[in-house]
Amino acid sequence: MPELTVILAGVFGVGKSTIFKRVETGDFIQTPPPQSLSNSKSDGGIECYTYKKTIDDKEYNVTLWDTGGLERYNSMTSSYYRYCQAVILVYDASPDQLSTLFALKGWIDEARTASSRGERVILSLWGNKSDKLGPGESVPSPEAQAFMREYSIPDNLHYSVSALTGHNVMEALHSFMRHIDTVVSVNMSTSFTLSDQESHENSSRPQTWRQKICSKC
Ligand SMILES: Nc1nc2c(ncn2[C@@H]2O[C@H](COP(=O)(O)OP(=O)(O)O)[C@@H](O)[C@H]2O)c(=O)[nH]1
Ligand SMILES: [Mg+2]
Repeated sequence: MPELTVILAGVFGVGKSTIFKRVETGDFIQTPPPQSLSNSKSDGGIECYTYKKTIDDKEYNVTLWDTGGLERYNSMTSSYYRYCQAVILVYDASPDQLSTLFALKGWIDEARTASSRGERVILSLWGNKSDKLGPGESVPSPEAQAFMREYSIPDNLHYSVSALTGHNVMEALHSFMRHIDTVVSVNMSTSFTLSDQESHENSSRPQTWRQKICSKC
């Protein structure tokens, strides 16, 4: 399968970096508290990690991107979204954090505008911090269900996860990887043809592109 690029999007504090670290290390890693990032943009930085996994004899290769706190400065550039095929939209599923769900509208607009897949960028919605929910609280909430209808995100692409406990994080990622593969494969084998721009980017993506953006590369 082609290399897939998936970005983590959502407001500061919902747990994007913790999800990223959970995938990268398999553990809960406490991210630096906000005050240690607040003095300088250069303290944070976009990070990427390529995750490889064989599922049902098929090799998957997904590069995950995290904003590293830059989302707080509204300094996300279109190059962050440009090469992504898919977005993990993260919100805090705690009942008093609904604003983090509604804020995702801006990220969806941005991704649909800036991704080379345009409106066809593949979206999934992750309700993080499921460990904070009470036993009677349903996920996705009615609000999340309405949000998904509004943005045409299918029911099976909502995942309830906890980056703190690890609950469902890898299962969600594997499920989403399989879904992306299905969409991309179907598109490539039937009516879908790559736009000139997308075709060019897939075949001759500059090596330096990742290094220019990722603070670790
Ligand atoms: N209870 C709980 N806290 C979490 C979870 N994921 C992240 N956090 C905490 O939420 C805070 C913000 O997480 P972070 O990953 O930095 O959020 P980001 O700004 O979206 O990257 C940190 O204190 C994390 O330890 C989770 O699943 N459950
Ligand atoms: Mg972060």
